[in-house]
Formats: sequence, structure tokens, C-alpha cells
Amino acid sequence: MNVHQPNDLSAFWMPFTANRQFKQNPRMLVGAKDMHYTTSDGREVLDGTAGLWCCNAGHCRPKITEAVQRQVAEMDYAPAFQMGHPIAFELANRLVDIAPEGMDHVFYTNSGSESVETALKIALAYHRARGEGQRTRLIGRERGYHGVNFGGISVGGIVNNRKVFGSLLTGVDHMPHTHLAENAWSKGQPEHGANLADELERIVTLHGAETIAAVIVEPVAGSTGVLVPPKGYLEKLREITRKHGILLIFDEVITGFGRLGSAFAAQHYGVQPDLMTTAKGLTNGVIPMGAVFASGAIHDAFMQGPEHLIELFHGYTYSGNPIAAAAGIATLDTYREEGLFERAAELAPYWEEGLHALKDARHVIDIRNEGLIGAVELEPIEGAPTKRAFAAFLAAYEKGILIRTTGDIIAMSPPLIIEKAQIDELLGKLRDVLDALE
Ligand code: PXG
Repeated sequence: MNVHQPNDLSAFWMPFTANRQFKQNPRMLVGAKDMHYTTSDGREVLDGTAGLWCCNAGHCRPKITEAVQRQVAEMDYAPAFQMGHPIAFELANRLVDIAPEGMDHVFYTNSGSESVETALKIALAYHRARGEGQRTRLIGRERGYHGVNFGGISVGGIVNNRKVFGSLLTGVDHMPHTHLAENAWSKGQPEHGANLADELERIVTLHGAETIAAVIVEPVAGSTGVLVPPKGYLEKLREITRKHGILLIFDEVITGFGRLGSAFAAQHYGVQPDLMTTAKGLTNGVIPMGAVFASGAIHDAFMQGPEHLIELFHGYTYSGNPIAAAAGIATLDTYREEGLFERAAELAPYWEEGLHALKDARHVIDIRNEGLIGAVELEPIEGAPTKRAFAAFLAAYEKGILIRTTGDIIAMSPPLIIEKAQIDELLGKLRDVLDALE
């Protein structure tokens, strides 16, 4: 018989974690409030990452906490298949209100990964519903992150997330990523690289437009180190996809809910996708929930045939879960009442300036930013990529700031409630960490 201690760390197989290393020297968070986590050894840590890019309103915000407490006591769960409950409809209306014009419908999921699978399936089924069922190809991009399920890793472009998982989806192709050396030190959108969108024309020529269902991209690629779209690039993608009848999916799991200073990146860049995937900031990270936004044209294409038949054979047990919906409404209330999207836009220039002032810190080879997102790229240790940035992450945690690393890139995305003095603290401590690094 296995007899485990309550604090035995072996049973929990941790996600995206070096389990053996972590369990020798665990970093445990036990509390959170506003901009800070509390560690198990009683230290306050300034949250430079909004959890994992999700707690955009900061932590343990009263309105959200109360809404969840109220809802869990009133109605814990209700099915959404052939049944409804008002709060899921209310949230959908509220979401559509802040979405780009014409994104009139939402399909609920439980995560970003599920939103991606859902959007890809809707894209395929949409073409089929319109008599273009031969449009089955899906186009992603190198260095894209679209979650960890099979569709998402197939269109995604992160080698380690793909290579040990078999043959993935067939009929997928990838555009080149947009990260160009000549754009180093760009503030906001880089100047060079709009022409990379023309690679889509090449792919269309190769396969035939009539075989392609959708193109999926992150407006700003987050997980692979903050790759900001070159000026004109997203506009070109839109033009090419529209010309060829290909759907454009924006994966807004990170960029949604104010991260760039608008509700969604689609509004920030003034480029209208056909489908948008979201999660994370939708409930401030408090309860898992995602949503796919669909244009009226896509939704309406399904609403034909006999009315007693199910139009889309897709959905999750927890789609529109009442507690998540309550968290979502309270989150949107908090964003609105505190003007947090506008706040992000107002803080962005201060953030940009502070971040780029790290240019002369040790090991720094590039800095990038957009909205309240920032990346500081370090020179890798020869023969040991990722080690330097991970050492920075550990030292930062000891110093009382939480950052994220991917490869040798440090990524930051603080809650939108961050104060200027806290930006100074975050970036000041990061400088100290970098200057002290091997
Ligand atoms: N799409 C995008 C653009 C994402 O960034 C997902 C989909 C998947 O979401 P779920 O909820 O299934 O995890 C993501 C998630 C990081 C980091 O450190 C980023 C994510 C998740 C965890 C860590 O960059 N993005």
C-alpha cells in the first residue's frame, strides 16, 4: 500500500515543469492579493506575469470573489446541452458588447487549448455547411502557440510541443514566424516584415485556395517570447485570406481582455478576424473558462435545415458553467468600473520606456514590447541554452518578483492594475538580477 504524506510532492505530475528539479527545491505560493503573491515562507512576491497571463485585474478582487461565492451557493452546476441558465446568456451578451463589431456569438470552452480546437472545428464545419467541404487545410505559423491539444500543436510551431507526439493532424502547413534580427530593440510594432504575410500567397498557390479552411495566428505571439506583428503584417494577412475565402482566426488567449490597451488585439490593430479564441483574462484566471467568438456570417451558416436538429456537434460538459459565468461577469464589471483596458493603454508608454532602459543591463541582446507586454532577451550561455534565463527567473523570485522565461527570453505581462512605482520596482529588481548573473 502507498502511504503518502499530505505534503508529499511526488503524486502531482506537474505541467510544463522540470518535476525532479522543482521537487528538490519547491517554490510554493499560498496566498495572493492585488499585485502580490505570498510564498510559503511568508515572502511577498510582486506578480510580473499576471499569474500565467490571466489575472489581468490582479488577485483576489472582491467583486469576483463574491460573485463566485454567491453562485456556488445558489446553483453550482447546470447542463448547457438542451438546457440553459440565464447567467451564461448574460455573459455572452456582455462579451459580444466589448468584442469587435460583428463578432456576435460566443461558444464556451474551459481553456485556451479548447478554444483553439473549437475554432478549428467550427472553421472546417462552416465550409462544409456552405458546400465547400473540400476546404480542409489549416495554416498556422512557426513559433505559434495554440495550446496543447492535437489541433493546437498541429497548427502550432513550437518544436518541443510537437515532436514526440506522433504525426499530428494532416493537411497542416505553416507560415514563417515574424521575428527578424533587423527588428531588434523595436518599440511596439517593428518596421520590417510585413512582406512575410506574402508567404501565405505562396502556400495558397502550392495547395490551391479551394483546399484551405483557415489561417490561425496570435496577433502578438506570447509564449515564444513576445513576437510583435510587423507594421502592416496583420492587415496583409486579412487581405490575402479574404481574397481567397479563407477564414482568419486570431488566437487572443493572451491578447484578449485589455492586455494591449483595447478589449482585444483585433481592435488595437484595427484588423477584423472571422473567429477569435479567448480564455485566461475572461474570468481573471479565477475559474477555468474560454470562449470562441464567431462572426454573424459564420454562426448563421449553421442555422439552416430542420430546427429540431443540433446544428453543431460540439461542446463540453462545462461549457458555460454557471460559476465560471458568474466569475466572467464580475470580471468584466471590474475591468469596466476600474477602466483597466484604458489604464493599460495609458501605462504602456511608461512601461515601454522603463523596459527599454534595461538595454545596457548585462546579457541583454534585445527588448520588445506592446501594450503591457514586455520581453527581455538574453545572450544564451554557450552550449547551455535556457540556463541563463532560468537562473534569472530563480534569482528574481528570491528578490521578490515573478517573471516568466521561455528559452533565453524573459517575458512579463503584469496585471493591468500595476502602479508606476511597481513598474519601477519590477524593472529595477530585474536589472539587479541581470547585472548579478553569470
Ligand atoms: N493560445 C495561446 C495564444 C496561448 O498563449 C493557449 C492558447 C492555451 O491556453 P490554455 O488555457 O489551454 O493553457 C495559450 C496559453 C507562458 C504561458 O508562459 C502561456 C500560455 C500558457 C501557459 C504559460 O507563456 N498560453
